[in-house]
Amino acid sequence: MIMKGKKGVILGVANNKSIAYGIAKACAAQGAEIAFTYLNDSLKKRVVPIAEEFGSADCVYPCDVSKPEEIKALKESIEKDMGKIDFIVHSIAFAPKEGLSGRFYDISKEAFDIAMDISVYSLIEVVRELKPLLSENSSVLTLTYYGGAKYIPNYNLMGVAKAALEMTTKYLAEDLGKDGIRVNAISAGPIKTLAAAGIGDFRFMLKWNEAHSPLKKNVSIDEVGNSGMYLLSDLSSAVTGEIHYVDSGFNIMG
Ligand code: 0WD
Repeated sequence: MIMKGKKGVILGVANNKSIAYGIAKACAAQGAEIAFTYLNDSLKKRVVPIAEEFGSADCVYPCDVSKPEEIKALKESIEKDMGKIDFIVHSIAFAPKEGLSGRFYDISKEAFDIAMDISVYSLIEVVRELKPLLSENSSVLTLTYYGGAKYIPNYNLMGVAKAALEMTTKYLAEDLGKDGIRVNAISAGPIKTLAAAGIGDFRFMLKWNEAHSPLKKNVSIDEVGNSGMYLLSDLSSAVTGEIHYVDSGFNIMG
């Protein structure tokens, strides 16, 4: 029970196909106590049963990260119900549909600002607001994709956001290292989730990754979950600022 005695909050479960669900499953299997958040009332219906599944019925909170007051309220709720926590999972991204296909140079400033706010700045804001609750030996994890390092067709605006998220991970890791807080990202291979459905020709990405990765297969949320659990646990106590690929090795190919 590697996570026994560890408490944390997972942001970004939309349903049981979400990567965040895979991470929750792996952490709960190793004894972690988990709080969940949901974006809005329609997702609440999905997230509440998931929280119940992991014995967290009393720790499910609303949190739309585009609303600073909801992040502040989350901190108050967690403090009241759980006290100190040891980990945060940020598994959130959003870009308006116009930014996920078509000509890159057509992207509007409005779409750009929304994508950067929800997919990048939210990591900084969530960590800053929850920092008073983080224990001396804690771990923060976010989710990125290879399209933030290299060109991937249609990933467009989200690619730019992921590049910013990966550097945010590194700058946060440096800044928070002195406080005993580690910050890492998993760069997951493509997985069919709600968020992925918004990306143009996603099925092609899945097929391409499967055919051209060393392991000749796509990754599952359980595989990302297990790697996530490692980065959230003390097994990775000397790992911070890392972009850890869980992609069947796709990123090493020329
Ligand atoms: O292929 C993939 N699916 C990959 C996803 C490959 C590599 C990385 N990722 C990343 C995504 O970019 C994201 O950062 O993993 C993270 C989780 O994505 P997911 O598990 O693929 O997708 P999903 O199950 O849809 O969860 C993302 C959730 C949202 O779902 P919807 O579908 O409703 O947009 O992020 C949440 C929401 O629950 N979210 C927000 N949460 C709080 N405040 C907000 C917001 N403003 N916007 C979206």
